[in-house]
Amino acid sequence: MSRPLVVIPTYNERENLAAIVGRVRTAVPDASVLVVDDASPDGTGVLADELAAADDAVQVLHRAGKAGLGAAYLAAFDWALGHGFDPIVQMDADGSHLPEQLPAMLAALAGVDPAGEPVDLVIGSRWVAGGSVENWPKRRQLLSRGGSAYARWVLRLPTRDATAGYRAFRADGLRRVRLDDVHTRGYGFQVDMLWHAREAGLTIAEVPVTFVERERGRSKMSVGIVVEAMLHVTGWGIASRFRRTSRTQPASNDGSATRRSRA
Ligand SMILES: Nc1nc2c(ncn2[C@@H]2O[C@H](COP(=O)(O)OP(=O)(O)O)[C@@H](O)[C@H]2O)c(=O)[nH]1
Ligand SMILES: [Mg+2]
Repeated sequence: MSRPLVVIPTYNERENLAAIVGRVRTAVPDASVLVVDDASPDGTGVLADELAAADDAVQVLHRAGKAGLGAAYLAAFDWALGHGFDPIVQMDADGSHLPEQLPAMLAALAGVDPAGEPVDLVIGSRWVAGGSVENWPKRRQLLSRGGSAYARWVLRLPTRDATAGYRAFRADGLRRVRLDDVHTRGYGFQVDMLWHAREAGLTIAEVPVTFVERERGRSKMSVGIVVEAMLHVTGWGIASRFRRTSRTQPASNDGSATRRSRA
């Protein structure tokens, strides 16, 4: 793990981009930055090119149009693995994820979990001891906590914060995830990725972070996006239980394998 890359997806983040890139470069000087811009109408992509021209450690992936956060990340992961970066970090452009907390996440990623397993994925978590949110209306906090709890329960996810967008992967771990099976392009992408990371057997750790709601620009979240994510989670939960049952049944005709898989 010697070539960290911080991936920052952008859609209309012109007011936020320069500050966040600068803060990343200061907080983790050996980290490169990849801005993934979906042809933002506000000119974020042009600004990203200017930042890249001024700093060799900054690069830009331009995409043809708004295709969702998930699509941007999947393209970025492909690029990052192909270019030999390790670890690979995901961070929002709007200042919600503090670059100053990245060293703690990278330290956790270099360590082992309580069972002595090397950590493959670190989640910057709002909902563990020491984590918090600032300037979030109660309604949005409830939505996030509720969404996390629901996804945890339905998909049996191992983390308190299942929707967090601040994450760091070891390249090795990310390579093991079946990215071709991750189909969610919108908000549910974070849950979809976490689920596939767990399915791939990645060791996952949570590090408390302070999530600060954006001051500038607009969130791309909407009620429709949340409802879509909830429906997806429910569908995956049902599908995975069905798959697990049918996968284990032929192994034994007394049903013991099925019971084991549910234990
Ligand atoms: N490239 C790209 N980035 C996106 C897209 N949608 C959102 N983003 C970025 O993803 C990050 C999180 O989005 P945001 O609107 O802040 O969501 P919220 O934090 O859940 O309210 C920000 O950096 C956005 O600019 C998209 O379709 N394409
Ligand atoms: Mg945001």
